[in-house]
Amino acid sequence: MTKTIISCAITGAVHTPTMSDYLPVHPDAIAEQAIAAADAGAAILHLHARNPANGAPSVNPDHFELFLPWIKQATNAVINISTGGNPVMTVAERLPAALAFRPEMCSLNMGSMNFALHPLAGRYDTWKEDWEEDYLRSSEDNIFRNTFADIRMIATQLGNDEYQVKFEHECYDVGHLYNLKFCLDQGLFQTPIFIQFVMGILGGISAELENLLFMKQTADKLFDNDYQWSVIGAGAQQMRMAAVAAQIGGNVRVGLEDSLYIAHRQMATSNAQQVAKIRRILEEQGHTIATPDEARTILGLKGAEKVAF
Ligand code: KMH
Ligand code: ZN
Repeated sequence: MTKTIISCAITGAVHTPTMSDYLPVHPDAIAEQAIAAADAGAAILHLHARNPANGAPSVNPDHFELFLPWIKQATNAVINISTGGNPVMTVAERLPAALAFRPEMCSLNMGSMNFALHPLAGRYDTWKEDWEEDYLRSSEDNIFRNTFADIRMIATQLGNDEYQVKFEHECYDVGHLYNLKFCLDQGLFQTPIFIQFVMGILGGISAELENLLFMKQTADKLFDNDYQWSVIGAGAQQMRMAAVAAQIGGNVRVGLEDSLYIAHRQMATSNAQQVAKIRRILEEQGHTIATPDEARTILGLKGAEKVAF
């Protein structure tokens, strides 16, 4: 029987400090929550950095350096460094940390889109940090740029024989699956590929069961069942989408990057709490959770000894 891989996305670039006291933005908190999430059952830790001074999303390798070695030393989890950075950055700006640390995995966003966060700004009257409101509101007029040339650049710089980075292909809509198929046919990636169906971001497909089935059917057709997949249900749909995905052969991603909640209108107090909850649900459903080494085998990863941190 196949094992189910739990990924946990610890902090991301969508949520801001005002939205939750539990969102880790300081490097010590990112490390502590990441280690606890791994202990709770996450095989893969999807990581962004934050500026320690104000909690703003950061792509500065110096900010990753403050937590990466600590996490690696304390866990066997697969480290996945985001190349998404934040939606207002160019791809060239987003790459230095991945190039510097050569992790086993990196995210790779499979198309340009309106990655819209501005509705979140309307929920708050006061802010902890002065950058937050403008950061969210400006996304109304922003394009999260991931052109075919951008995708090729990331694939060739990180996916080559020297770096051997495997990608979490973030697909926010059905068209992104076709983009991935095109790139695969061009020889940019090696199988097995790992697709993350990202559902519920404004600008992408919504987190509904019919859409999940359509994404999966499309991927089955395009990739001939020769792929691994996982799902993100952004926001309130996180646990429901994960539970359903596992029932039809998928892996799951949770974490405060994707949802700040643990139940209806109840804030999650940590990433580990979300990992423990989905683990409980999956085990109740009869699934077995993959260890990090089992995830490495399933996804064909190079191994933790080959990273540069
Ligand atoms: N925040 C997620 C919706 C990335 O890091 O490359 C998408 C994401 C992007 O994880
Ligand atoms: Zn991310």
